[in-house]
Amino acid sequence: MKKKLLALSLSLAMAFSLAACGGNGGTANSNTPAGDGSDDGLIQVGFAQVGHESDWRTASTKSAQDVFSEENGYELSFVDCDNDSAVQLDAVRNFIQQGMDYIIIDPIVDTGWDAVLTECEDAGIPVIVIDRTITDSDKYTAWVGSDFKVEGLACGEWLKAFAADKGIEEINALVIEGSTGASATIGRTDGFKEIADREGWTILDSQSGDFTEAGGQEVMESYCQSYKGQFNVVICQNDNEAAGAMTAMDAAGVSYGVDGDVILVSFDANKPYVQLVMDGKINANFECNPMAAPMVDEIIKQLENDETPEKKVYVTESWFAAEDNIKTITVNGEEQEMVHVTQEVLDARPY
Ligand code: GYE
Repeated sequence: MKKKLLALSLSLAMAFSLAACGGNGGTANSNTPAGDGSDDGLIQVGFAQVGHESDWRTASTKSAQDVFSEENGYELSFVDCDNDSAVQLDAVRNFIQQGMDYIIIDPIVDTGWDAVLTECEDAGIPVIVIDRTITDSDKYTAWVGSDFKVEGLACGEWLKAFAADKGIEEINALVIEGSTGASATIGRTDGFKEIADREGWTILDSQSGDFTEAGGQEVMESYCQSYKGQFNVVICQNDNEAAGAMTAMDAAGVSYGVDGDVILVSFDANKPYVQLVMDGKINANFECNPMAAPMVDEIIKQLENDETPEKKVYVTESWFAAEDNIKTITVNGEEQEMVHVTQEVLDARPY
């Protein structure tokens, strides 16, 4: 970082003095410093992304690629870790070897990070964690993401209010969890379970669908065989799993959504799935905002200016419902709107 700024100012100074001396300005349009053909003045950022498992992930990757562009002064090294923790640790170690200015990690799992983060620290490379959290080390500069437990609590509080409004007395829920060990899974599971325990609901089963459509379908197929006629709520921890669960329920003749027997809930609220809320197929969808990259850009700018960024920054999120019977819910003492999805709401969705 500092190195780059110094290189850039040296090159600008050189260009300026050449121009001032009446040189032909051959270097005036280049910010490559003398003696180092490889240093183009761009800030080098390595991003170890989780993988490509979901629509949410695609939006997160696109956001990073848009923000960390050459136009914006960055050179991005992007690694899709394909949901493999060993690949992710290797990617980070390669970034250290390549002398990246900053390393961005979206941690596949929340533990096992201390050693590699210590290596980053020893190399003097700031690490910015996005989206999922790391729980066994604090050797990173900043984190930007969601409060997944709040998402799970919000889902539970909405379900409680919705069931009361509809006169549904018993909740028998099936949960399709996200990838095992991911903080997004842990938070959403814990938050929903906290409300379920408090309200005395039954969680018939809770298995991982790995945040994929195929995984959601497979788990729901087996749920339909094991629990047919016994469940009235399906909680999918992301939109792609909800898509798979719908396919499985369609095949098994189980009806869901506003006109069905089963209340279907999802997380992420990617635009096509907010559409499914508007269409009444998904009853409620709890947003997870994938746009961390612009905030990481801010953090990098602060670091470049020798300022100290906040250690934890939360992205803002909305909760969406197909019906307008529940206007607000309260989570951790904070009241938040349940957004009733209309065409106007849908059109305004950025991703
Ligand atoms: O909900 C899911 C994705 O980490 C919050 O990962 C993210 C989750 C997101 O695959 O769709």
